[in-house]
Amino acid sequence: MTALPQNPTPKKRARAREKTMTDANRKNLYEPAREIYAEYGVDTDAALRALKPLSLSLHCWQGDDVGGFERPDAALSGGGLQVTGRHPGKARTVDELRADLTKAFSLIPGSHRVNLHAMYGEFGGKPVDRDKIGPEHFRGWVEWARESGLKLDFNATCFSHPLADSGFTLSHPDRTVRKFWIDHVKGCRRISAGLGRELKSPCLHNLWIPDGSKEVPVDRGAARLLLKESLDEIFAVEYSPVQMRDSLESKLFGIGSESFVVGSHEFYLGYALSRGKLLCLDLGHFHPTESLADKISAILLFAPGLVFHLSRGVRWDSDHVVVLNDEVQAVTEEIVRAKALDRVQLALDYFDASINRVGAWVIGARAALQGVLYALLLPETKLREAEAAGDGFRRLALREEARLLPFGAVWDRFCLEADVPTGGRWLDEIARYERAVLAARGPAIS
Ligand code: RNT
Ligand code: ZN
Repeated sequence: MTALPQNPTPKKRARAREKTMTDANRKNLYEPAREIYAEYGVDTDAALRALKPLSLSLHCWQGDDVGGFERPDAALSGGGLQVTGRHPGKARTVDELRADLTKAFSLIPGSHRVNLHAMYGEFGGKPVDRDKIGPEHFRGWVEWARESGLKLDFNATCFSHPLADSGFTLSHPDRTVRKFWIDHVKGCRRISAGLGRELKSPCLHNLWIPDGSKEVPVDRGAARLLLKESLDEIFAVEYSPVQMRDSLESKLFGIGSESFVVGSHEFYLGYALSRGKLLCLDLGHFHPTESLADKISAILLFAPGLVFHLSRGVRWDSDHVVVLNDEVQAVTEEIVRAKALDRVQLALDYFDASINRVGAWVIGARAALQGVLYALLLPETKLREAEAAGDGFRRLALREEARLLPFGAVWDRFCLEADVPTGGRWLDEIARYERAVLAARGPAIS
C-alpha cells in the first residue's frame, strides 16, 4: 500500500517557521555587511564567487576510525597512527559509511570530493591482500559517487598490515617486502586512474608511508636510497594527468618513529620537484613552531601545485579535528595571496572517535571553507598599500580591524546560497542524525 502524504506535525511546522525566520534575519544582515566591507575596499560578492567552485577532499577514514573493510572488525594498527575515543555509532559497513558521508555533505556548502583509502574497497567478504586489489573492488564507490555528484581521490594503505609491522614498507631492507608494497602502490595508482576516468575528474593519489624508527639509526641514507628506488619503480608507469595525479606526503615523526622518518620533508621536496610530482603538506607533520604557511610562496615558485592535509596537531597527536585557528587562517591566506586556489587541493585529514564522527567531518570542512572565505575577505589592497608605503603601524592595525568585520554575515550568505543550514542549526541536524541513525548501531559487526 502506498503511504498517504502526512500533514506536518506541529513540531515540524514550528521547525520550518523557525528556519524561515532565521534565514530571513540572516539574509538581511548581508547588505549592511557588504557595505562595511566595501569601506575597506573588499568586494564580498567577488569573494563568494571565488569560494563557490572550491572542492574539498573529505577523508572517508574519519567515519570509522581508520578501520576499513578488509575484515568485518578491521581496526587501525601500527603506522604510528592512533585514534582515541569510544563515541558510539561508528560506521561498520560501506553502506553506513556512505550514509554518514551523505549526511555530512548535506551540511557542508559546495560540491566536494571523497578521499578513499585502499582498505575501503568492497572485497565481497573474501580476503584480498593489498598487492592484489584492483578497480573491481571500487565499482560500488564509483556508482555511489556518480549518483551523488561527487568525485573521488585515493590513497595507498601502507599500514595496518603484518608486512608493515617492522615499521618499514617501501624502504624495507628485504626486497620481497618492498616488492609487496611496490605492487600495492602500483595497483592503487591504476585504481586511481580508473576512478578519474570514470568520474571525469583527475583523481589525486596521495602516498604516505610510515617508514621510520624509534631509535637513531646509523645509516639513514640506505633507507632513503631504497625509498627513492621504490618510488622510481612505482612511477615508471605513467598515467594521463586527466585521469590521475600523484602526491607525496612527508612527516616529521610518528609514534614509534620518533628519531627517524625516511620520507621527511626534505626527501619528498627533492623527490617531488625533481620528478614533477606534487608535494602534500600535512598541518600536523611539522614542528609546532614551524610555519607551514611560510612554505607556500617558496614551493609554488618551483612546483606546479600543492596538496594540503588540513589537520590540527596537539602535543603528540597530529590528527585533531580542524578548526578555524591561526594556522589554518595563515595557510589559507597565503594560498589566496598566491592566487593559487586552482593549483592547490585542500584535503582534510584527522580522526576523532571521541565525538559524533559525522559532526567532526562537518566542523573541519566548514572551518576549512571559512578559512578560505576569511582570506578572500581581507582588506588586501589596503594592506598592500600600507606595506608599500612602509607604514608598518597601518598594516598591523588594519589586520586587527579586519577581525571585527562582519564575516559571519557573509558566511551565512554562502550557506543560504548553497541551501545548507546557517548558523548553529546544523548542530541540531547532527543531533537528530545521532538519535535516529547512529544510536541504533550496535558494536562492530563480526
Ligand atoms: C599520517 C598521514 C596520512 C594518514 C592517512 C590515513 O600521518 O597524515 O595522511 O593520516 O593516510
Ligand atoms: Zn596526512
